[in-house]
Amino acid sequence: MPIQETEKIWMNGKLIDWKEAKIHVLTHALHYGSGVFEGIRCYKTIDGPAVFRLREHIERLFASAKLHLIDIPYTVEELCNAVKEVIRVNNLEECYIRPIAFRGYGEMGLNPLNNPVEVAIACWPWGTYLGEEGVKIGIRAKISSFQRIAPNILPPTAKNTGQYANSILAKIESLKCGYDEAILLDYRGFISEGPGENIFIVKDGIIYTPPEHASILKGITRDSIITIAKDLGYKVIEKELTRADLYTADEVFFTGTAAEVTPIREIDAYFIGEPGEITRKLQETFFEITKGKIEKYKKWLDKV
Ligand code: PPE
Repeated sequence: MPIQETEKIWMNGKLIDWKEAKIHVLTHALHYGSGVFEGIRCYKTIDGPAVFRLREHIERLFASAKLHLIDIPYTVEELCNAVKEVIRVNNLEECYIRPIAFRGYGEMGLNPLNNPVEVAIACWPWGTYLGEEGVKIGIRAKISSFQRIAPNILPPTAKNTGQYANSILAKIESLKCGYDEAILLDYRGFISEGPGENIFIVKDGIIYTPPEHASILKGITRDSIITIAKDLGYKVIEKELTRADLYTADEVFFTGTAAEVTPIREIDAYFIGEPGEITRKLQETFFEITKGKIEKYKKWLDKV
């Protein structure tokens, strides 16, 4: 589905028209993937539009930038305010927000240090990531033949534009093979995550998810779901998972800003099941929270 255009984009400190937010074809990041980005959601809550865990996302943007030695010429505070400003001028109640910091036009070649760092923040309405139906009845996933990037290849904890080439190959493979999404294994063969989602399984009432050292991106939705699950009284264990754990799980689901909580009903040749009780409960609670309906988690919502 094409991007649903909005009015303005914040670019290098200014609000400009959507159509004017352009870059040169010799922009460093276009050639070498030298950018870092975030994906954030703003929800329509009972108290008006609010951004979900804004500060954590912007802090992760800076952490990704640090790993790639990209000096963002703004503060966390300034970019948090810019996110809210761009949502306000576009009059959006609910949207997806994409901040990006990248090496711009200047020199070519692999030493990027003399190129300017540009920062942009766009926002637009973006519905369900893996389909309306996917959120309700679950999706079909395939274990990818591509491995997830490893700690000594590219830091998996950074949200670097270039490393998404790995995610894209896995995604395309899964689509061409007739599935909705991929699941990548880490360099040791343990379950890592989806191309743009973290993964959880449920077995005998206990929730499991791969640990940080399984080359995952430390998802903010993952962190939220772990907190919510524990608050609901479930046991959550972060440990290495094998594909056998996945195939024999009672429930499996993805989490992510774009994917939110998406159940997985089939993996490869194995039928896991319709979205289960725990997945449903977590999904339901997550959506209540994003509507601002649960007092305890209002701290996660930053009013626009
Ligand atoms: N792993 C990866 C590789 C990833 O890209 C994401 C987010 C996650 C896990 C979940 O992280 P979090 O959003 O903090 O819960 N993927 C973003 C980009 C998706 C895209 O297609 O673009 C997102 O969900 O915004």
